[in-house]
Amino acid sequence: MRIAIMGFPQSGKTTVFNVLAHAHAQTGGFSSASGGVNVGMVSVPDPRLEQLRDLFKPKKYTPARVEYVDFAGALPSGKEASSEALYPAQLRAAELLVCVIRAFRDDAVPHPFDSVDPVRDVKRFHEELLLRDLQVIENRVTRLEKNMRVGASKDDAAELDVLKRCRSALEAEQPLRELELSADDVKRLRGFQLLTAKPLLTVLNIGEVDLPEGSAECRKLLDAAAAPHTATIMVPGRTEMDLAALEGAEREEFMGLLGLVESSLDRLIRVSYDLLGLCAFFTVGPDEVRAWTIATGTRAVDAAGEIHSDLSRGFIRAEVCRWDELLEAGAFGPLREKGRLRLEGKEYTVVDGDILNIRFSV
Ligand SMILES: Nc1nc2c(ncn2[C@@H]2O[C@H](COP(=O)(O)OP(=O)(O)OP(=O)(O)O)[C@@H](O)[C@H]2O)c(=O)[nH]1
Ligand SMILES: [Mg+2]
Repeated sequence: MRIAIMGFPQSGKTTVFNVLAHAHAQTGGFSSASGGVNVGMVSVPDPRLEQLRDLFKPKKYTPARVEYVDFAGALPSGKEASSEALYPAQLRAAELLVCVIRAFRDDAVPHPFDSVDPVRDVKRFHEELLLRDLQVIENRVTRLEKNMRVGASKDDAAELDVLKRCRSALEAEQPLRELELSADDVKRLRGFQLLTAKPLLTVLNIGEVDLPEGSAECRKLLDAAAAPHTATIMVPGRTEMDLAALEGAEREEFMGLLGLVESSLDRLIRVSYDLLGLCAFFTVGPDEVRAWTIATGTRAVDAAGEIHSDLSRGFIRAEVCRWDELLEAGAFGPLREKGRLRLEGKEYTVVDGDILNIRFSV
């Protein structure tokens, strides 16, 4: 899974990326000038899995992982020669967009619009995404219309139809993620990897002085009803960076002073999961305790295929239990005696937090 971190210049994207990825990429000084991109793999923090690790003490511990890509600041339209450079393939291939909006005040850090105004920036960023999709669609519509003058295929006509519907939506400032499209239309659009069709997580990068509940402007953005497939959270980027350098009691004391109950980066990762409609099941044993990422609603036989194609091909049954019941029982034996270890077939819908043991034969 790939998540793109984007936003206007100097909003704190790389700062957030560094905390997420435990990286030390250079911050400040307009990385957009160099077009730099940072890539990092991030383990998904999951207290359930950590407790299972403590129970099994396995040789190997494998949490779920997510790829974050940190892009250089996107300049607003009209302030740049070409938007193509800021619409790179890597960005288009991302499954989720994380938009970092500057909400911290610091005279030492310049702002592309010369003032800190998160409400304005959120609006402008939405407009940027709409514009970029509109460009892509316009180009394709023009080409298709040319083709159709020569001779229309049925496919071209269907594609043109859905593209025009998208165009009308975008012109009315409606992002494509809000459109209700048939599965065929979704397929027709997939190749364009349109930005407003992706789920969007807005991250308000707040300053330490605004902790814990954020400024009035941030509250306004947080309280606004969430549009479909979007979410807004606050992250104190610089503060999280300082926190990352601390451990144990010291870290907890600092968090207490600031009124923080959990790391906002953990929340960022969790909300990302929710927006993507993902959940996790676990496999456990003395060799490995591991989390597997699946789409919500995945069948047991497909979940088995995530582990290995043989497990899906030769699937017989899945032994299933709940992570917390296993933890409480301490081992599979007592759980089986209590009848809490179920045998499920191929069609069983895996639930977030299930522990699976696949019986198969090939
Ligand atoms: N005071 C304060 N400064 C911050 C905060 N977050 C980031 N900064 C500073 O803002 C500057 C820009 O941060 P970056 O993380 O490099 O921003 P960016 O969005 O990656 O910038 P570009 O990649 O150039 O667009 C750096 O000097 C950071 O130290 C914050 O929460 N508070
Ligand atoms: Mg940066």
